Amino acid sequence: MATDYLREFVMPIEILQTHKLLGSCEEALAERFTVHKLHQAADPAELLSLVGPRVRAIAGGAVSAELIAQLPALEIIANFGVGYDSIDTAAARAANVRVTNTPSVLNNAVAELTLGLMIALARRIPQGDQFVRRGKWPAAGLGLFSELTGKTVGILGLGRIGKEIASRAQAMKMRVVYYGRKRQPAEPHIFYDNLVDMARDSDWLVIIAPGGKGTEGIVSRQVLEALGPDGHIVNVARGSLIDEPAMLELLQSGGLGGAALDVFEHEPEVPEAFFALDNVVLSPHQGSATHQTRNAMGAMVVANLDAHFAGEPLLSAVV
Ligand code: 8YV
Repeated sequence: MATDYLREFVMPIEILQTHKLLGSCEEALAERFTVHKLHQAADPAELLSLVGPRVRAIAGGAVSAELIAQLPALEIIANFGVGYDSIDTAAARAANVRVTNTPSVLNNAVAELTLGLMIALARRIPQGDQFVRRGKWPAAGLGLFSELTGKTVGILGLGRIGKEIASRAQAMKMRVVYYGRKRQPAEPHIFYDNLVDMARDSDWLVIIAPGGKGTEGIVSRQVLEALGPDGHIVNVARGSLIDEPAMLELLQSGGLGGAALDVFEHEPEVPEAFFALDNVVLSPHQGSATHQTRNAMGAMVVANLDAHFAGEPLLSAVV
């Protein structure tokens, strides 16, 4: 292979991997670079002091200003994921470090899971499964629930994934409205410039906006109360967007109808109080978790690094 041949003659480029990546992605990185695995280091500080000065790229996420400061030769951070809220982009910019993400390739997978969670919640599919497995069926039926047909879904964040969710929601015969930073005149759906108003007018609120400081707590108690006792919330974005304690309280009291949650404020820790609730469906951050999508995301991480070190334009630069 050309890269193996070259490695015999030139000093390999050293990169830092910050967390476990897909096997195919790790293999592709190892073919090209000398990879230092920070997440596996017995003493991360020692590893950084040894190799930090030579590290030219990071593959993965969770990159703080402190980490960037320890890598004086750093040129690029290739994030595995479309959301890059775990990267201090201001520090990267200040240090003249490029940042890339993995947009578009996960749109379908995340949209599919979103609709799956909505149907699962509306029809209590996980609860029905448990009901049958526990032998409760002969004694009584599970009950009657709601459906998506004819309902209004408000999408918080009509970006690339939001649009895929919108078209699938329309296939469920739902009416789509949206809230975001600005109206998108090319979109046929009604735009709200006020999230509380949209929540009040919606049966479902789907959250698919970026995380980070700009959206922290945007789904406030007021928004959740506006959604109300018959309202359902779905979060496939980041836990940081919702006031999680308020949501829990409203789900417990009946002030909010239901929630389907793929992400949590302190994931993978999930407040145990959720486990006792019948009106929630819980999922362990599975939005992009399919073989085809994760492979495509991994390939994009590698392709961005390849482009960078070949002096070519990056595929998906965010900084
Ligand atoms: C994760 C995601 O990145 O793309 C995103 O922003 O949240 C997910 O796809 C994925 O779980 C890999 O860590």
